[in-house]
Parts: sequence; structure tokens; C-alpha cells
Amino acid sequence: MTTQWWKESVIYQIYPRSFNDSNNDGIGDINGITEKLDYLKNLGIDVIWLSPVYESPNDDNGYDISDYSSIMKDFGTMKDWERMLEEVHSRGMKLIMDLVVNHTSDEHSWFIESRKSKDNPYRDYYIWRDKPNNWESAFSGSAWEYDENSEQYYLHLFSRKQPDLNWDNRAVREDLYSMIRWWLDKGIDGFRMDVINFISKDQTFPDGEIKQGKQYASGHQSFMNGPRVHEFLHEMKKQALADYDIMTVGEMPGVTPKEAKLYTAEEREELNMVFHFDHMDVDSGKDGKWDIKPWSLVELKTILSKWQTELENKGWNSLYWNNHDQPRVVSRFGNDGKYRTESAKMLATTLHMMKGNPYIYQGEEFGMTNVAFDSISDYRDIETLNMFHENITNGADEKALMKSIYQKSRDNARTPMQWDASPNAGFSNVEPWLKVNPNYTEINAAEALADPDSIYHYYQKLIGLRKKHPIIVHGTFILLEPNNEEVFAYTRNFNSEELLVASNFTDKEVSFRMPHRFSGATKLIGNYHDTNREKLRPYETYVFHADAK
Ligand code: TEU
Ligand code: CA
Repeated sequence: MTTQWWKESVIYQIYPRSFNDSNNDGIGDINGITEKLDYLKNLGIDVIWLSPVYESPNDDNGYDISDYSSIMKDFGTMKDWERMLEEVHSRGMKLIMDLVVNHTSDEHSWFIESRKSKDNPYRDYYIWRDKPNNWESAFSGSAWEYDENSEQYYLHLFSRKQPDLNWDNRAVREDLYSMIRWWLDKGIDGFRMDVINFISKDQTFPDGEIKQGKQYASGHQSFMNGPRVHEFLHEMKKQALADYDIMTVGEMPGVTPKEAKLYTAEEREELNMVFHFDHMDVDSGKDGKWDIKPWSLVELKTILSKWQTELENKGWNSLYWNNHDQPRVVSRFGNDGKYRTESAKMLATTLHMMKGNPYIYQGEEFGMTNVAFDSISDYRDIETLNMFHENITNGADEKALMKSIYQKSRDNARTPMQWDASPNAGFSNVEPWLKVNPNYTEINAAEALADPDSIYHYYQKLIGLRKKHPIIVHGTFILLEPNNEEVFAYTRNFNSEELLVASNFTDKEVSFRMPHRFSGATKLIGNYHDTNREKLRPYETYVFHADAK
């Protein structure tokens, strides 16, 4: 019998490598997470999403798994993991793990076998062809790698050390389902599923269309939301997930609201919710994420509003600004200088008052910002490094590349958690695997905990509101003033209650007249000042609650 306990939950994502280093080897670890569980409980977190901690050679920091049922040595032992789970549950919190089954590491035993020969029993666990097509890898270069030994090419949508599994092979699915049940039997509370809408490929592997000036094509139309993806997810639900009272969220680059309804409609028995990427592309030009363009609030709120209204009563949204792949939102859509605190609170309010589950990424709760390391040698992310070296080879200007990296590199999210103002931000006693953001002396958890007016305490209040007011979980969403380029305002309606949420996304005072029906409403949160209720200060935000009863 599965309930829907997760619908009211606030989820916190931990990127273990950068969270807390308990044994001073410069790398975050599981015992380091256990040390910080009270910090998360006090914030009001219900569910922890733990990025991969399985055995991995770390080509993509754990998203390249070489053994699904053992813990990466850098992170600790299975005993450490079991103790952490016990401590999470003893605090009334839940844990979901990261399920990375579109691909494995090339050091996984299945791939080691598969590449031995064309007639090896594991050959068809992966995707081998005599000739490559023209698809590009997400991490630069061709999506196919030639294997000298067995004289064929294998597909890797990500790094060449992340060969794609062949989900069209039932044996692969059966092995994965038993691994999933093995983890669920250990007592976890669900999964975040990595690029799970990529698992079904058009088996003819057609060439894509190569854009002007590019060497490769994107194969997106052949593997995003592919021909058998719903069949596979429904089968996974029935054969691996249905007996457990858990939550599932699918990470789905390129998913549309129409597709999302198919993935998350309860009666279809696939997933509970999905992460879409539409709002993460508003500052990307036609050449993708590194081709940065100015973003527009009207475009951002139109996208978020579309997802709110299209999934109403037909699916379920996950709400996020940040994760380990995205730059820090206070630098991206807020103001990480003069108005860092105000804009972080404004962004949090805008997101948390919408319908769906809000996700908080480590450090977001006290306004950690992007980083700008002097040299490319300070960066670690494979996506960033491959893009840099590929473009330098093609004669790109280093300064321009570094500017794109400062705004979009995934390492912006992966600098060590800033716990306090002590050396290495209290993350470790030694130089960490990735440098700490130098602003840790002013921006850290200790400082935020000590300041009642901090971003941290504001997040605590926001999460508290969700527990108190069912309208936040269940109310319908209506966007106000869709063409207002400065203010993102919307209402939520539930029975006789109504919420008004208004946020000034600019560093100027702007006019925004509160609808008259809220004149007698109660302010739930926000440092609102204007008694005439017609102006918003820079990055000011508020939530008013009207109850027609
Ligand atoms: O990311 C999927 C994905 O689409 C990424 O390529 C993301 O869009 C890109 O990095 C944004 O710059 C998942 C994981 O979240 C990511 O960390 C992994 O690198 C990737 O899959 C492969 O497992
Ligand atoms: Ca460590």
C-alpha cells in the first residue's frame, strides 16, 4: 500500500564529495553527513537526496558507477552508510538515493566482460555498432568510442568512461530491477533517477542534423523520451518499486509538460514527479549552455507558470533553482553583491510558494554564490574541462571561455560547503579536492545560524509555513501580470483561502499594487514595508494570506 507522504516534503540535496570531510582527506564523506543531520533537521528538511556514493572511478564524480552495491572508498564503508540511514530515520527524516542506470562506468564488471568480444554473454548489455553516427556527447566530442580489442564502437551519451546500457535487452532490465530492490530492502525511501528519460533509444540510431559550425549533431530526438521509455518505467514500477512506500523523481532533460503528465499521472504507475530543465535554459543562446544570453523575467515566469498550470490535477511538479549541475541561483537570477540576502530570500519565496515539492541544494539555504577561479587548472568538472580544451584547440579566446565558465560551470555548485569562517570553511583540515570559494569568511552556515535575520532562518520559516498552511501544498496557481518584466506575482487558491505572492526581481524600487481583495489579508512572510501596498523595494518579496471565511 503506497501513501503519498512525499507530497508535503521539502527535499535537500547533498553532493557528498563537497558536503563535509570527517576524516580530513580533503573529500566529503558519509560520516561527515551523519555529523550534520541535526543541522538539516533544524532547517526543517523532510527528505535527503544523496548524490551517488557507489564505487566509482570518479570520471564524472560518482555518476559513473563501477559497482552498484558497494560504497566508494573515498566516502566510507557500507557500515558507515547503514549508520547514516539509521540516524536519518531516527530524526524522522527520509533518504532517497541517486539511481544512475542510463549508463555505468567502463570499469563496471558488465562492461569489462562486454568489451572482451562480440560474442561475450554481456556484449548486448551495452550498445555496440560497426560504425558511429554523428551524435555529440554531452561532454564534448563524438558520442561513440572505438574499442580496438573488439573492433566496434560503443555509445556514451556522456563521457567515454560512461557507456550507455542497452535497456532494450531484458537481461539488463532484470539485473537493474534486482539491484533496485536490494537497495529498497536496505530501507531507503526512494530514488532520484539520473537522465531516466534517455534509457530508450531509437534502435536505428539515425544521424541528427548538424548545426552550422558544429562537428556533431545532438541525437536528442532519438533518445529523449524515446520509443519504449514509458513501457520501461511502468515495468520498473511493477517489478521493482510497487511494493515499497517510496517516492521517485526522474531527472529529464528535454521533457515537456505533455510528456511529464504521462510520466507522473498516478494511474499510469510510472514516477511521482520529474525535474524539467525549461527554466534552466532561459540564459542559454542557440549554441547551448555556454552561449550565454541575457535572461528575461517574463520568459522565466511564463515557463514556471506553464508547468504549474499544465500539471494541475494531472501530474506533480518538482521545484528547484539549484543542483550539482547548475550555477548558484543567487548569482544567476538574483544579486550576489549588494542585495545577496534580499534576493536569496526573494528567490526562495518565489519557488517555495508554488505547487510541488521544493528542493534545496546544499549551501543554497544560506546564499552560497558562484565562484571565479583564476585558472582552468583550479576546475575539476569533466564537462567544463572538456568544453574548455575542445574550444581552445579550435582557437577560441581563453578569456571568453573563462567568462562562460564563471557563469555556467557545474563547479559553481561543487565548491565545498561553507560551514564556518575557519580554514577551508570548516569543511576539512586539509586543502579540499576542489578549492573553497574565497568568500567563505563572510558567507557560511555558522554566521547564518547566529543571525536571526539570515537567509537560513528565512528558509526555516518558509518550510514552517508549508507545514502550517495546506494551501501551499494543494492550492491552484494563477500568474498575475504576465507581462510585468520586474515583478513575479501569483496567487494560490484553496477552498475559501487565497495566497498572494509578489517578488521584485530587480535592484530598483518598483510599483506593484496589491489587489484590493488582499487589503485585509495577513502577511505570512516578507519584510514588506509599504502601508499603501503599492511599491516593492529592491528584491522585496511577500506572501499575504486572505481567508474569505
Ligand atoms: O545530468 C544530466 C544532464 O543533462 C547534464 O548533462 C546536465 O544537463 C548538464 O550537466 C548541465 O550542464 C545528470 C547528472 O545530474 C550529471 O551530474 C551527470 O554528469 C549526468 O547526468 C551523467 O550521469
Ligand atoms: Ca573524507
